[in-house]
Order: sequence, then structure tokens, then C-alpha cells
Amino acid sequence: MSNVRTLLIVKPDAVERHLIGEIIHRLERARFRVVDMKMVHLTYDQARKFYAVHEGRPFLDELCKFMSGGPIVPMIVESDGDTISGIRALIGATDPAKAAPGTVRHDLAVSLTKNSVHASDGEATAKTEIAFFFS
Ligand code: FUP
Repeated sequence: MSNVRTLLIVKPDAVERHLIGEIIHRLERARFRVVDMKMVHLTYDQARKFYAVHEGRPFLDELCKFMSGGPIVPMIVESDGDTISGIRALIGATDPAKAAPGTVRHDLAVSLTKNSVHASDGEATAKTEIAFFFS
């Protein structure tokens, strides 16, 4: 498990609210390592490509407008443990209203769409999502 890397994205709502450092601080405090990162501003079409798995879902258009509405900070994260489930636990449930206290989304997120962070949900997804941003 220890060599599995995942992709975490600081989303536009968090970048706008000056929370990049706060989110990285939480990752590092929990002993995750950021091994690469960048700031990018996706086009709407690039966001559609990234969220292709959600094609046909009613929220996709709003989600892609939001994700292309400002800069984001994708980063590759690793740890000595189970990185994928560890990061998912750290960020909390998709809907901040349902996320546990102490998680990133509970503490920092605004709404279901503006939920501050993304993290890959499995090993295969992590590989694809890392390749999307880091060639
Ligand atoms: P997650 O894996 O936790 O990022 O959540 P999903 O892959 O299920 O959803 C991707 C993004 O779509 C979420 F971050 C938030 C957004 N979303 C909505 O805006 N509305 C919904 O009803 C469901 C998801």
C-alpha cells in the first residue's frame, strides 16, 4: 500500500478563500507527503473530461462550471500507509453537511458542489487522475 499515490485537488472555492496552505498543513500534520503539485485553470471542456465518469448526471454542468471557474491546485500525495482511504477519511464525506467534524469538508467546505477538495476514490482512478494533470 505504501507506494500507492493519490491525487488531491484543492478546488476553486478553497483557493479563493486562501485555504491552500491550511489544506496542505492538514495533510502534512497527518503525515501525508506532497510529492508534486501545480496550479492550473481548467477550461470547461477539460473539467468535463476529468469528470467523464459523471456524464449524464444532472449536477455535471454546474460542477464543471465551478471547477473551471477559477484556479485549482492538483497535487500527488503519498504516505507510509493506505494513502487512498487515508486521504478520503481526512477529507470527509462528499456533502459537507454529512462530513464528520474535523474533516476538511466539514470544517472548510461551502456546499455539495463547492466542497473544497477532491481525492481519488481508488487505485485505478488515482492512476488515471494523476496522469490527467501530471504527464
Ligand atoms: P467525491 O468522490 O467525494 O468527490 O464525490 P463524487 O465523485 O460522488 O462527486 C464528484 C463531485 O460532484 C463532488 F465533489 C461534488 C459534486 N456533486 C454535486 O455537485 N452534486 C451531487 O449531487 C453530487 C456530487
